[in-house]
Amino acid sequence: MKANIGEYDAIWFGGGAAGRFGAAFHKALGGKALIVEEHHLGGECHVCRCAFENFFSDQASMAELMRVYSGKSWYPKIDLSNISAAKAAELYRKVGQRAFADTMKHQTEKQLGIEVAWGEGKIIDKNTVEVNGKIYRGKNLVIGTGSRPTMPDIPGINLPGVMTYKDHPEMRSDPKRMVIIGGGKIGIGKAAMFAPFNIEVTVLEKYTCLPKWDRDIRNFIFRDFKRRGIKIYEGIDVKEIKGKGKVESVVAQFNGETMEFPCDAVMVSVGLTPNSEPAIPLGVKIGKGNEIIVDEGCRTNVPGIYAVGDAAGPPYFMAIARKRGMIAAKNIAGEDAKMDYSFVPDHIYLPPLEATCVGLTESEAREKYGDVVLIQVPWGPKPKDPKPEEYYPGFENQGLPVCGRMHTLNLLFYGQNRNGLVKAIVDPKSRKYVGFHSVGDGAKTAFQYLSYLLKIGWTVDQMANLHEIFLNAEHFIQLSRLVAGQKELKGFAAQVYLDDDF
Ligand code: COM
Repeated sequence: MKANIGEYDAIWFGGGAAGRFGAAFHKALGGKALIVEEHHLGGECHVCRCAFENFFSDQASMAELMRVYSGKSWYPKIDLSNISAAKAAELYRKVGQRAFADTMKHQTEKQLGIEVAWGEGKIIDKNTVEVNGKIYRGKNLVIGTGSRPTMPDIPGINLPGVMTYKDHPEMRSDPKRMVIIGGGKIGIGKAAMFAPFNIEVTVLEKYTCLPKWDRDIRNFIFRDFKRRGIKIYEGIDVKEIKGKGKVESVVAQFNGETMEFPCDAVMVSVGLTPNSEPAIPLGVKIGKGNEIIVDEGCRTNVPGIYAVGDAAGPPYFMAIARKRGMIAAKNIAGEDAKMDYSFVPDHIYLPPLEATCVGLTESEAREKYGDVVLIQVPWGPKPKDPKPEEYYPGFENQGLPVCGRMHTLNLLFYGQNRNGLVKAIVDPKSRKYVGFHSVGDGAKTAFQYLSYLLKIGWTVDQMANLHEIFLNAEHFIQLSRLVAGQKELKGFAAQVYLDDDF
């Protein structure tokens, strides 16, 4: 007979972002919460995702900035022949993974006083979980088992040298040539992270890279990638990964022809698959993408069973995972809380920059509102083949710096627009913003709040009343004030698309 370890209001099966935040919220509401976790609290975040990618993209930013600044202005020539992505990963493994795991444990168990059953959990039924031979009973069960990279079913997918975001911190040597399969935000971000480390990167995307992003942002990225030698193929169908004992090339069909891309590493980033398997024996409904189907309150079809985080399917985003935990906690506590998926921002690492967006793209906005107003810098024609450290008269619109750490980029490469862009889209009739977009550095903080302002129908007039701390990373307050005085709102920038120029 196994010991029965008490009765909980909810057992949070998985202590990742969703389970950890859910259990914390649940406890704060007065509930008795137990997290069951085998490895570490905080899920993949500090192992290989948000915390790791923040660190690694910062390393990549350093490398890229050293490269572009080397020998220019007062910067010395910098020898980058020995830089190493593997060394950067090693530092994270040695310090980051452990330090963040400690922090998560300390915060959860010590500071928040949440009980954790450490070990591999076995779900016996919807009210019973076994961990290390001990039985835990819960009135509710919350599944927060996360997701895993989707692996295409192609020959060679298991060859050594094929990795996913999960293996990125584990890299022990520096590849010379890498093929990235999948040009979504993970693939594009990884391309921008690896290229600064002297790795020749090629991205192969079956359909379109970043299809949901605003065209100006996509153009900026593609132009930047071209300058950096990162190759992108869209509409290419990967058929096979070849190699004797380890990866040697990727074979794909492109425009009816077979192409072979020699490489010594492959990063697969074609999507995520929810880890719904532990919930299947409980009779919960599973969707086509392997996700646990939930209602807006994170309830499954089985009363008393909830699913949160990536296990409940897209959008795969840290804030959504954590908020699903919070919503489930509220409902377990007797509220009727619902998830709100409107105006969820999105973000891509593009070291040394980053891209962030929320709301409608320009083309979506034009479709919905007609002639929208753009508040955008820089905007306008660029000088042809501009050289670093030179001023180009007659391109007035290029000079307004997008900020963060990019002042130097802006001035060393004036005319090349390497520093990014900002773009707010406004419906002139209601004077409300409908979308915000940025490539830059440091703007993502503002987007956390901008997403809420979009939701409440924020207008240019309200924005004009805020207090900017000039210079700032996204410029929206001061740029909006420049046009907000107009009775009939006219654009700050163009009302038509510029030609693609990459
Ligand atoms: C972040 C993980 S490292 S969590 O969302 O705080 O649990």
